[in-house]
Amino acid sequence: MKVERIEAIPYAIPYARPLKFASGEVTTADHVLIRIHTDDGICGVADTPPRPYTYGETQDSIISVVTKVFAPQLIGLDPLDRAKVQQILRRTIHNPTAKGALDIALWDIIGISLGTPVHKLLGGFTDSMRVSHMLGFKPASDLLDEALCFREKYGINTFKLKTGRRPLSLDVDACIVLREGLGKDAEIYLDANRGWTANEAMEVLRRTEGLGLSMLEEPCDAGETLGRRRLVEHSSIPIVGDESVPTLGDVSRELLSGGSSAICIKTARSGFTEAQQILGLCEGLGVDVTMGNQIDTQVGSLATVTFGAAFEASSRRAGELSNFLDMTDDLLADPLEISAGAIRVRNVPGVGAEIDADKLKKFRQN
Ligand code: MUC
Ligand code: MG
Repeated sequence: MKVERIEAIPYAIPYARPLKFASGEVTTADHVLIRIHTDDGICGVADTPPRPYTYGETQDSIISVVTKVFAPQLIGLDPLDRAKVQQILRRTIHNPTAKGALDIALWDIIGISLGTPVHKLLGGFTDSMRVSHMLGFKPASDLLDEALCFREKYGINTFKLKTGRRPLSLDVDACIVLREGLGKDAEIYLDANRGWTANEAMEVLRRTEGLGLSMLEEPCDAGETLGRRRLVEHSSIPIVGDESVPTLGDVSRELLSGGSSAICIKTARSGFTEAQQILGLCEGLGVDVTMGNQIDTQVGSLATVTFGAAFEASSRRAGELSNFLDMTDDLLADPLEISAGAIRVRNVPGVGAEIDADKLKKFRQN
């Protein structure tokens, strides 16, 4: 089996409810669908979300690097030769979501060719993941209304609150309102997307003590090395590295320098191969992981649940799997369902992301 052709298809689907956070805002899913075709007629699929404010990638840059840099090197390769593929991808720096999608599409091909679901090939630990819902910037009462609605409708009881605003009281008050409104059993954690300084984050931790928050993600820029180390040393909850740790090397650096005490894994930027290496590193070091969301479509969220459910350590915590609910539509032919607070993997060969041809025709941009 050999890679014959690689497509990078730009498309745009508007959001019904845009998501706003400290580093940016998403109003349209202007993503790139990756399709890899083999000489024996198999097609592997994955999604790339460009996040210029996080990784510097744009829709155009993803198409360009996939078609001009990676495709010429991957065409002719056997998708099963995963180490060769990794060597090719890593030879070019950055471009994490372009690489992540190529890796996932190749795993999809491997699963289809073996007639096996990819979650089983990876590890097969369980068949579903609990869902965590991400709450963007909004007035505190609207945040509580949204969280209560998601609990009522989908059974979700884990919420990640986007923070990093100034004055700090905006976020501190939101935490108080959410805890009072959701009760003590709801899990609430924060993600500041580098919106604060380390000292501001320290103050937020002080002012929210006693609210039972479970984690604080990317409080300040990881480049504030000593500040991050001080936070990790003084915090009673894990300080999670997210955009500071797209690669295995970044994870080692952040953990060893003391800048993070837990790691967010995102399949959108690490694919399945590097995500598995990151997971192994974290398990070996006794560091918790969360399965994060790159503001993914259903195609991307299915990849996350496929990986997350495959291992005990990645399925322990609720995964961020619900952002697609804010989009007006999606490309997945058979929509994902959140029921009793969880999403199930697909027990079909591959990842199971069958694309609706009419929807792709409607939303594609070329
Ligand atoms: C997250 O966890 O940070 C927001 C920006 C981005 O790149 O990912 C999201 C979610
Ligand atoms: Mg984050």
